[in-house]
Amino acid sequence: MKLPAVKKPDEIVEMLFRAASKVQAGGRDPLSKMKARSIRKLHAISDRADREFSSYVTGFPSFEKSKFEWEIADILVGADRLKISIARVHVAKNRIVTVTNRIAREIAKSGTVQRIHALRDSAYGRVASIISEAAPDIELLADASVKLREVPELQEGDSVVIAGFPNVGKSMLISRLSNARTRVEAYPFTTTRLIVGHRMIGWRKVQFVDCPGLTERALETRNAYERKALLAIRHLAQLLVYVIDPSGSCGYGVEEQIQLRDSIIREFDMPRHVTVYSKADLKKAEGLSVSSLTGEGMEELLKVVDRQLAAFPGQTGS
Ligand SMILES: Nc1nc2c(ncn2[C@@H]2O[C@H](COP(=O)(O)OP(=O)(O)OP(=O)(O)O)[C@@H](O)[C@H]2O)c(=O)[nH]1
Ligand SMILES: [Mg+2]
Repeated sequence: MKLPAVKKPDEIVEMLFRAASKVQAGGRDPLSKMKARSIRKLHAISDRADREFSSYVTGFPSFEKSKFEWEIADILVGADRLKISIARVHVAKNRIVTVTNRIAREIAKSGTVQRIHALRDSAYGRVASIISEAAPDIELLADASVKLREVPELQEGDSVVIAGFPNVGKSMLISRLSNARTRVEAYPFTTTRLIVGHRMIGWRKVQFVDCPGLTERALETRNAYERKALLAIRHLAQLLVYVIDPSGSCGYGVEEQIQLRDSIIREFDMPRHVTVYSKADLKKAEGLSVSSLTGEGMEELLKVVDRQLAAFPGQTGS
């Protein structure tokens, strides 16, 4: 997900005052020169604050449009808190613009250098205090923009979600099937976020999504990793490729893997799914059996994926 780089509140104050310090202006006499310069300084602060905060407010995705983005934001940072902070930063920006404009108008009417100085200082003080009041919200946006960066850019169209128990070989499979680069390790819970890879199957550009592993309690416990996987299945999968490791090397039995598959299919009303048995080089199972190590069964799997996607053209997740 592309997101704005959110500065620290102190850096923002510094940046605004720096913008003000660069302003120059002429005038007929010292008083009008001072007035013109002070007004321009306040406008510089207002413009810079407007630009900076607007980029934060508009830089986050419009979560109303995509249930997937809303829910993943909810897992990673808390969607309601994020929405409130975006709104508060928007309000802070408006307050800065209003206050600087009002004080600039007062400066325009003032008759002494001292009065202009006092007004200008009060404007600076107000701006600094508005930003300091909004600091927790600005910091929340900064944190969210870092955390949400793990969310992959997704394309519309043919999406295949690869899910299954931990350690069954999902990541090695997606690396075989697509250009995705993802960590493969001999222990469970290696993958902690959604990973996307692409591949052409004939004329079809297919997006594969690798998920964190799911366990038999996935539908109840809902830890963050499992929630991400379930979210991908719910919102992104035109086709679910459910990986079962029949070799036992993942540490889970085949029965429990099948049980979870069946509950996911029931829970998510997933008519389009393919069960793939992994690690065929260790143990060959009945059904679609593949090895990411040797490449065995990959052509067959791609054919099945293509057939399944072709049978349901134009379907997209919500
Ligand atoms: N022999 C053999 N080992 C495999 C195969 N595919 C995966 N493995 C091994 O199984 C282990 C787990 O592989 P991963 O691809 O990381 O499994 P995962 O399902 O993504 O695991 P999590 O991300 O933890 O859920 C690694 O040690 C892999 O080398 C295969 O086809 N044959
Ligand atoms: Mg993995």
